[in-house]
Amino acid sequence: MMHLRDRADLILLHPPTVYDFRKKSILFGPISDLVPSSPIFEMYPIGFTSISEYLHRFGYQVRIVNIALKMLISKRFDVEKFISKLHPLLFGIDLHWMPHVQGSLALAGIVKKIHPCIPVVFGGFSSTYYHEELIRKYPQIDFVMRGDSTEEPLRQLLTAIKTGLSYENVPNLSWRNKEGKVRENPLTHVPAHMNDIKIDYSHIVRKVIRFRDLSGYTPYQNWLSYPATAAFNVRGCTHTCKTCGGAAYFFKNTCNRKKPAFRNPEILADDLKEIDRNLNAPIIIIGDIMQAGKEYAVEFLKTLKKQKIRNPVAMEFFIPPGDDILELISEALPHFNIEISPESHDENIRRFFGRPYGNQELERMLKTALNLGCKRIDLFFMIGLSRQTYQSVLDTIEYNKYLLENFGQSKKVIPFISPFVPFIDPGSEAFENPEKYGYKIFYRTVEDYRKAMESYSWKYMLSYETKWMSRQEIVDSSYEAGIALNQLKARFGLINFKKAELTEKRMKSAWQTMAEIEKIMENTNEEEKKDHLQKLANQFKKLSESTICEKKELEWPTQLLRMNVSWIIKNWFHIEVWDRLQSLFSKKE
Ligand code: B12
Ligand code: SF4
Repeated sequence: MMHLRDRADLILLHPPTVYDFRKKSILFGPISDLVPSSPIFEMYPIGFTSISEYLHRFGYQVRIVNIALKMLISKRFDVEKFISKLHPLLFGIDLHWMPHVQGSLALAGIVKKIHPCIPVVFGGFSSTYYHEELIRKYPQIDFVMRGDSTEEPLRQLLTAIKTGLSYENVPNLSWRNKEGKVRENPLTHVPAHMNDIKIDYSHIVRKVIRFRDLSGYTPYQNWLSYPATAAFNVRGCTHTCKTCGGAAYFFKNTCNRKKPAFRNPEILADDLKEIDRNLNAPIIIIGDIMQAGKEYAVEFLKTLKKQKIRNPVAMEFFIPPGDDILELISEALPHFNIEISPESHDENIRRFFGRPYGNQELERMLKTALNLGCKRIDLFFMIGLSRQTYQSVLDTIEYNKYLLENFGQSKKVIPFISPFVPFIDPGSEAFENPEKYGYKIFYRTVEDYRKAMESYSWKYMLSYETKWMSRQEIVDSSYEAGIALNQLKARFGLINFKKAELTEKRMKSAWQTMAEIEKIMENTNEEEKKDHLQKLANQFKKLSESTICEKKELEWPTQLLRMNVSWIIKNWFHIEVWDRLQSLFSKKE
């Protein structure tokens, strides 16, 4: 008899970017420099947790398994053996971020090989964009659940599977009928607000206890030593940055969302309090609180003030907020950080990208926020923008020097620079109208992207070049700018000289290896080519993390994860008692 602990109706699996990364040699370069994940992108979509919590309310048991992380932390982790022990009603695999395409398809293939009768559903932004092609071309996929809010449609799909009802009426679903034809149900489930869904950390703790599986739920490799948490205020976006596949343009055309769905400001403040009460971890508020209007932001900050949050909180802003908002933030939060992405020092390039503000506004925000006690301001600059030349990238570094000279004394202003890697987001405005924005897009189909992820180096993964920079120039300017910014950071005391020296050495080594790969690629003898690349391969892993900027610099000062012990015991008790009661009743049946 299967133990209740093993029973799950839906098992959500998160794949690595490239399934056989443990065997393949790929110089991923900076693809994950600006996120906590490694190039395997082991972080699963946060939506997995809201799906799990929502379905739990309706009596469905959901399990999350971070396959990518399990593979990353143990060379011996046997995916096939692990999957063969799972027997849900439905397997779900995310193809949310396009870089997972190779891994998602390979993992689905394995699941289908082992369990040909258990259906597989794909979901996420990339799946939504490519739903038709995924169902038509890949027999390992039975369903694609489209849209940005799949909690309720998934409940309906599970009910249909369980009761044998037709799939015709499940909203947002793409599927293959008995004749093998692709059916596309209308994408009608597009909730107008986000108050009914929840990122509930206590729910996750209960699941970890129930399934005795900490690594399956861990979001990224060093989460226990650097446990960042998130609170979400929006699905959708009011802006359209040209290369973004999560912009208003994408939501309208691909997710049938005309307006963003917000979370009520009081509920959002409660979300933060809940995290603060139970986890001593930094919180990032995803989504600019100004998007819903100034009134929303003011109400949220006033409620937050009453909550007396002690954890460090980072807020991301699309446009520099006014001084009055900054004041409210400083009153509400003793420890606040700001993230903003000016993308370029050049105001014309920035505006053309979709961010309508000048350097004066940015600098005014830096001055006020620092005066108000902001603990840290991260500034993100990008390479690969429309109208941006090689020289312009270097000028951005000059502007960073100016910023550090003027605002760097406190060591709280931290600039980062990185190329858009590896892809221009499918469904973004630049992807749909590349000529208009001076882009050339190399890959269009799912298969193009799958193959691209197997390239030897990140240059060949890059899905684009611009009228102003070739792929090679994007690569070279990234390393040159990365080295220059690293030196600036050392000069202004943001990192120590020894660390900066090591980072520079690694960047130069990666740059040189890229040049060696280029030479090898010129060889027309495929066997020799493979052989030479294999010889270089040992260096690839060391050179694929923190290549343009040091990943550790992204971390806000924090301590090891500390959880509220009574909270854990309460959750453990809840599970144990509940499990035993359920076992008792199922035996009686
Ligand atoms: C927050 C965010 C992040 C967070 C991640 C938080 C997380 N763990 O999910 C951080 C900052 C770490 C991040 C990183 C990256 N991101 Co990001 N991110 C966003 C952002 C701003 C919001 C996402 C959001 O609100 N999600 C809402 C939550 C609640 O839902 P969800 O997780 O999307 O899940 C729902 C649905 O998508 C769907 N779903 C998702 N997966 C599955 C699976 C199944 C089986 C089913 C049925 C449904 C389903 O159902 C869920 C519940 O309704 C979007 C832009 C935007 N405006 O949306 C970009 C965005 C999603 N990110 C993007 C990219 C490219 C990345 C990176 C690859 C960038 C990089 N090179 O480093 C990395 C990948 C990191 C990794 N996996 O390790 C692109 C994706 C474009 C594409 N099609 O590939 C977007 C659209 C825009 C952008 N360029 O930033 N990101
Ligand atoms: S990059 Fe721009 S368009 Fe995309 S989610 Fe952020 S603000 Fe919205």
